[in-house]
Amino acid sequence: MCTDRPFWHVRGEVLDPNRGTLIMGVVNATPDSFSDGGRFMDEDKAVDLGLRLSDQGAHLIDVGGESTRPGAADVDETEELCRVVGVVGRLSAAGVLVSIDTSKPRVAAEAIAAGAVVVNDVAALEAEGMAGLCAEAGVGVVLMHRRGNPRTMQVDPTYTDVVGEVGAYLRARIGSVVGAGVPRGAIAIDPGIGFGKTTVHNLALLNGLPALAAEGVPLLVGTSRKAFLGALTGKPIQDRDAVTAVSAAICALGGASIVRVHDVALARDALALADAMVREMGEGDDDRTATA
Ligand code: PMM
Repeated sequence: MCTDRPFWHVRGEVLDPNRGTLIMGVVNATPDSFSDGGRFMDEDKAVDLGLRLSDQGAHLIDVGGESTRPGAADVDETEELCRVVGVVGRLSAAGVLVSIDTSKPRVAAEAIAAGAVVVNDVAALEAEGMAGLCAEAGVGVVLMHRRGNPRTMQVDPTYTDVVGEVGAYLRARIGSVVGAGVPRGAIAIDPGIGFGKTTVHNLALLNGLPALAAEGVPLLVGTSRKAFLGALTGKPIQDRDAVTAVSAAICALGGASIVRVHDVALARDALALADAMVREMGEGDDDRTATA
């Protein structure tokens, strides 16, 4: 169990997961995301949802305008900008810390100009110019592992050692992004649950979180409502928030610093227990050190 989680530096703010696992609430401004199914296309509704999740205890709100669910088509840059920039601006103006979920440098740049403090990139800042613009803006970044793209990623993904391979990729991306000028303290990594992984791969990654957390940068995990939870419970997407909350607690116990969830209130309850266990373990460690 991990009791000492690294700080995350995001555009002048220092987020401390040791005071409680950080919760990233999801606002999908897309007509075809994994789970929202277009209900939040309307900007006012997206902003209201972001404010509500923030009131429920989300530390960050992740705004995305491009669906990354298996089989999703690419979204045109202008369309993506149109979906997200207003939402990012209005949430930021209300004092909410906003992360922009995009792989496109122009969308990232305009979201940063509108106030975003984190760039959450399922392509781990691989696009030309993405790392440089994040370095210049001083934003936090999330480097996620994925295999292939949304159209191809679930076509027979294979690994010899999924935890080792995902860890090696993320380590290489940390090196490259630091080389482009992003401070190590601004970087979080994410194993990319469901992105080119079978249920067995996802379970191996959840069991392997302590190895990924040992990289020494904050570890973010996004299990929320994903297909493997449906496969395990037999539940449709709209009924997966309870098992998602359990998975958030499991992630925290495995050393995750940030969980990305749609139902913040439920995850917060689950994390109240997990975080108390993590704290108790830390105090136990101190006691043992003191008497050694
Ligand atoms: N999952 C989705 C979108 N963005 N970003 C990160 N860092 N990690 C994830 O696991 C992740 C992500 C897809 O889920 P959604 O369409 O339900 O938001």
